[in-house]
Amino acid sequence: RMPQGRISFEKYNKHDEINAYLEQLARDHPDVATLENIGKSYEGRDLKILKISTDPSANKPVIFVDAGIHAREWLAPAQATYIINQLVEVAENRKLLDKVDWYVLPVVNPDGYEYTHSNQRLWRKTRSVGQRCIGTDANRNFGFHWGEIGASTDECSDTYMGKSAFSEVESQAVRDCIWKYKDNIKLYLTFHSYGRYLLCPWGFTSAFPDDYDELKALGDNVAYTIRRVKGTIYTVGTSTNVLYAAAGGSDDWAKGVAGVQLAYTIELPEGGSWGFDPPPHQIMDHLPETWEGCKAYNHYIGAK
Ligand code: ING
Ligand code: ZN
Repeated sequence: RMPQGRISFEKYNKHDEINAYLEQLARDHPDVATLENIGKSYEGRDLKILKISTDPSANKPVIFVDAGIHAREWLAPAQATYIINQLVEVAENRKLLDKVDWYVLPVVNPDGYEYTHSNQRLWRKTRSVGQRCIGTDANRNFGFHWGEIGASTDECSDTYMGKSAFSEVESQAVRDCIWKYKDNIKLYLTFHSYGRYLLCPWGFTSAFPDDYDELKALGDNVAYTIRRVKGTIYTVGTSTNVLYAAAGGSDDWAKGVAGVQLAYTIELPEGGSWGFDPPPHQIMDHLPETWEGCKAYNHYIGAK
């Protein structure tokens, strides 16, 4: 097993355990790890992003990672936490930071994430209280072609787009943080599950972005890197063309509005009874191969 520091990857950690781990890393490794509070969730949980940089004054290209926009997709926060663990606590990986900084927000939707631990395992949305039902799909709530396709106007639907674009404090926090650092962010990765896809914009249309060739080639390179580890096969393409059309996703907004050229939604592998729930002893079957893919992304951004 890989070195794990003070976090376990043999279980799914609660939101407060993940935040405590980030606090500890910022305390123990101030030379590379800085914590920034980017807001609070609807129910008041702290949204903390870990900034990983060996030289913050150098203005290196940034890889921005988030996970856990959807509550039930438990492998995603685990993957983001594992990326942090590898970058901060594994000495051989420090060289990855020579030319690149990483900013990682492991749980975008902690209210939903906690609700899936305590009440309803398959909850997807935020926990904001509406007129008739609870929750908005935060990945239908971003303000770019908002609500045009693949999103519901029904408050009670699992893909409810929200009462307005960025109605949710969680999508606002991601928006504001990406906006603040947009000049440096060269790659946006948002982790979901499941299905083994590397999805790029657009999700709102079947048309391809004008730089699709680069997005596809980089995605193919990452998919190949992952496949070499133990044979896991990812499908690469635009959300609309290889999965389904859905407007209001964070990757479309990052590229279409914030101008982050390279943006991917990564659908991690399936597991367990519902696909979202690989048993705890299988978590480590998945995290290291995706980390190899992250190293391929790191190499590309560092060489660009
Ligand atoms: N999948 C993504 C979703 O939000 C997606 C797929 C992302 C579609 C971006 C379109 C745009 O539905 C999961 N598992 O949530
Ligand atoms: Zn998702």
